[in-house]
Amino acid sequence: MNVELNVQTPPTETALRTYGHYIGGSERAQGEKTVDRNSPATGQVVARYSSGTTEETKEAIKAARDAFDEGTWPHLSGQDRSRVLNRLASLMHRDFEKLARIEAEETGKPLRLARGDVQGSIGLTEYAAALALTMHGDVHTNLGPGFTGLVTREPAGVVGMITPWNFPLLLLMQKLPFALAAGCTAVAKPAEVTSGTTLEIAKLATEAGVPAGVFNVVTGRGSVVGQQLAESEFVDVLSFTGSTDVGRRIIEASGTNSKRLSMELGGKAATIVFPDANIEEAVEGVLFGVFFNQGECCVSGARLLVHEEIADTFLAALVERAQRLAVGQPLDEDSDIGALIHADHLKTVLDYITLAQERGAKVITGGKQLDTADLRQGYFVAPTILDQVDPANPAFLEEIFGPVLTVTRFHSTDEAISLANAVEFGLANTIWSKNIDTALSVGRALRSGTVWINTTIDGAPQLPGGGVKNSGYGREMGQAGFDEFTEIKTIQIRT
Ligand code: TAP
Repeated sequence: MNVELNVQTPPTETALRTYGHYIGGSERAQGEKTVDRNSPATGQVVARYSSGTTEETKEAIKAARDAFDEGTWPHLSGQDRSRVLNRLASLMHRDFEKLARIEAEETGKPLRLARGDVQGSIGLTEYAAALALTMHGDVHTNLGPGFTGLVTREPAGVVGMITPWNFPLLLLMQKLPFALAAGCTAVAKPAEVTSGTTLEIAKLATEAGVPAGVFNVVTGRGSVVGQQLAESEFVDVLSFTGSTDVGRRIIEASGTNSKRLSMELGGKAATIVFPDANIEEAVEGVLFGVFFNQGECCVSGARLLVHEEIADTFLAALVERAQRLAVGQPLDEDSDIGALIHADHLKTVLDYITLAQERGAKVITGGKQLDTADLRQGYFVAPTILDQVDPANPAFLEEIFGPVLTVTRFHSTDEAISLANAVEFGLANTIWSKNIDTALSVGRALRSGTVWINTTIDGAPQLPGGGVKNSGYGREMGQAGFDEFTEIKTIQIRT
């Protein structure tokens, strides 16, 4: 198959996109019940989706089940699956700007960031294509005379994928290509308001040669579609990314059957800045860590822990830089920070800022919704820094998921570690220090699935990510992420 690699230029005007579910290799007509997505930046309706029913979800699960139990995909050679995944990556290259544009319009994030999400998703697909080639088992020949043991890796079955609204494409692609590489089939349920890129990927997967029924998408409400995926006895693995609260509901709903769960839940990362850090780099790192994607990021470095000795000068530099960030329309190439996802979330973020102040915090920059003529129709919040946040403040303990940085000073390394670990979450933390002893010993003591040293919100397809404590369990990406979609079978032979 030839893949057209010319990058396509999307229309400059926003047009309403309408979609049906994607089941059994084709798009369904839109049902009677639909969901409109209003741009969080302008209020304009940008997409209309079907609101899926339990019956439609069951149909999609059946399509995936049939494709797994009776279809060719799980039995193809790794090389054949790898070729299909590489074609999918090429098609994503071809539709690069279209995918980025949909993502920016639906989430409210700057187009520049959305392009990064598409680039990252292509990288994940290419890496998963390589894993399809290397999937293998072990042979044991030291079991005693006449005995041989084979430990094989097989596709785990039908995978349910439930994703949130902050990185709709990237978080899907932390799951889908890995599951497909392993030989699994899947049903995805994207967040209700940001389903566009997931449906576009379903079409591209078919174009790339993924057989009918191997990848299905049902859009609509979590409490209907997601709940059915969690309850269904025909789903073997449920891979969930979202809040800790919904994660708990899914664990409960899955309780009646023994499906494997991979839970990527909430976070409240700390960024620890030691006096021996490269201060200029640390300022940029802290800013990026907290304001990237409007702070709507599970690994957002939302808590700054800064050594008392450098705190005042560090904060002065931070505030000066934060005030130069451009909050603006997602499609404006100069925007650094876009709109929050919806009105309810805007209220949650603003309420946290108010509550934090009532509990003693001081706003040193930002702290309010932006009300200029060009931003008034959307949910834009100024980059906010709260100083003097003590560890009992809800802003320190709870996930705000917005452009809000809390600042807490520390006096000793032990105090920094204890403050960083003093939350229920354990997804990621960041350390800025030029002293390798400090950086490594603190890194070892932090209770989180990822620790970044002198870099932040970084990563590569080879590196697994995931949480400890109430940030969940299971890993995505890397070999460990791939293994989540495989089952081990032991075959013992006596000859
Ligand atoms: P949630 O409200 O938890 O929603 C996540 C997904 O679950 C959505 O598709 C949602 O559908 C669905 N859902 C809701 N109720 C459900 C139910 N009863 N059964 C099954 N599915 C259900 O999260 P969100 O607000 O979209 O995203 C923000 C959260 O995600 C934050 O806590 C953030 O930390 C977390 N997150 C974690 C990670 C990682 S890697 N750990 C990455 C990104 C985000 P609807 O469309 O109906 O809401």
